[in-house]
Amino acid sequence: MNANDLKRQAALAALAYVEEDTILGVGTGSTTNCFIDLLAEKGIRLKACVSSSKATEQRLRDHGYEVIDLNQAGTIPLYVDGADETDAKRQLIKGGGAALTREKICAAAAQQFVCIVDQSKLVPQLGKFPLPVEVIPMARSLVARELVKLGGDPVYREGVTTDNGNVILDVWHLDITDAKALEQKINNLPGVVTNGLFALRPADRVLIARPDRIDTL
Ligand code: ABF
Repeated sequence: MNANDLKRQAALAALAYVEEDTILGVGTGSTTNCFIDLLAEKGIRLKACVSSSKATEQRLRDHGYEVIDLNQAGTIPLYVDGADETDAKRQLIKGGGAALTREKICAAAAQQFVCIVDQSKLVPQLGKFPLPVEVIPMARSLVARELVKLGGDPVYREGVTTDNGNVILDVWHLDITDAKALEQKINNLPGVVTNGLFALRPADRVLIARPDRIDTL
């Protein structure tokens, strides 16, 4: 089973959480793309979707799903999304696809957040994957200097503008022993829109695809 097969297996497992004719929050990335395609393949009817990115919105519409603004939707019963890393406590690093801010908003609005990953994403401690931080463009250098003070090595993700018109710093070598405290600390830096730690609001379930089974955290 290759990585793509595992992503599809994780996506397939998430279908069990979807109730027809409700509003579904949908994340971003290749695992979530498998999930979107499976929704359509299985003919699952939805009232509407709320999307975490323009790319996902397009894919959902291409499959014939209605996409509405979160302001129209209110609380979302279920949000399904991937991650770049998860630990055993369901704390995540997200944002490799640059959609972290809208993803965090969707997770905050969701009654249940189900995260779908292949086994490579489960780590003993978060932080091998560089932590994405979305930053207002004029604050890029200021925020980078502050991130160095926190022990990180920020790298400007060149050529990337988020759906919100901002830039991304990918921060290497952070010590993420206390993910909640670090999430708060980085979010408090002026110029930071949000960071890719999902610890204050972790996933409610993480579905991990392995070649022979799905593990649920
Ligand atoms: C999004 O997609 C993320 O926040 C994360 O960056 C990424 C995971 O991508 P993939 O499913 O392609 O590995 O959910």
